[in-house]
Amino acid sequence: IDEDTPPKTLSSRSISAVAEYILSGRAKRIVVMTGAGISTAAGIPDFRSPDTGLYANLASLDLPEPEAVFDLSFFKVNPRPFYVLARELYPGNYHPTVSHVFVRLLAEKGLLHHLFTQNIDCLEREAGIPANKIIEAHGSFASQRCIECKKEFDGAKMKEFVSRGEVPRCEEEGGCKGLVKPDIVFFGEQLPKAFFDRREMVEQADLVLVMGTSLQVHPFAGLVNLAEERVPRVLFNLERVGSMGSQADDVLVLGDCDEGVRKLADELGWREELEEKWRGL
Ligand code: CNA
Repeated sequence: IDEDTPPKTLSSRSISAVAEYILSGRAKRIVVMTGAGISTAAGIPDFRSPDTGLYANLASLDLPEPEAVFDLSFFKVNPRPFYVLARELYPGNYHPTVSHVFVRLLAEKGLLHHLFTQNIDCLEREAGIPANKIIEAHGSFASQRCIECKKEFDGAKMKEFVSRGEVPRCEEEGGCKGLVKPDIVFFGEQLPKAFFDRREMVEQADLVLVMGTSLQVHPFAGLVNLAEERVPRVLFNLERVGSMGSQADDVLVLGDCDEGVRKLADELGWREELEEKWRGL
């Protein structure tokens, strides 16, 4: 659609109209979808940004293609590149961003219906977003298991292995010795059942906020299309992605997502609260 098509739900396609919609009490079930772009300000590179993205920087790992680092059959033959990356991304090294804290604020105000994240860095939990409101669609570093016998592997030990840059192996009695992998969803692996169970929460949403994702990875990317057509969808991203912008109530906030979120917080009168919570973490 062209930019001039009048919106059906919002008074205009702008951040201030989104704030007005929230403050009017009509947005009670806000669904947030996030990707690597909300963590770049924390110092964690995304995948696909040219030059700074991880895929652009994996050359030294000698991979057939960058995606191989998250490919199970490649991992079975050569788990090292994944563990080089794991060392870099491992939770504990980074601090949640303003965007993470904004989602927590939505939860505290009783407005967050659900958060669907593709990130594996656990910064949502660290920001204080309630665990029962989060779907980590691609898993996380929070737990790990043997890829052969599926036995869970101790978290403290895992941390030691990762920090030494070593590959952990199963210590099951009787000597399984299978490779241990964090519960991160690799290419070709099934997403957690909860992801599919809770997709209906997007259908129930009265506002969808999409932040820092290229919307290139399916089935996650398809979530944005589950919202009803009259439901406003707001994109906070460096670039326009997926179907965002194609509906009459879509609002594009292009640029750094923390900056966009701060603008929305300004319009909502929540800015001070947001900064205070962020500083207090
Ligand atoms: P992606 O494909 O790398 O896309 C990131 C998107 O964010 C791009 O469209 C960028 O333009 C945009 N972006 C980057 N920085 C900013 C910023 N400061 N403000 C606004 N937008 C920004 O990443 P996706 O998440 O879409 O891809 C899915 C993969 C990436 C998932 O499977 C993740 O597990 C995986 N990943 C996760 C992390 C993490 O956990 N932090 C890091 C890198 C990759």
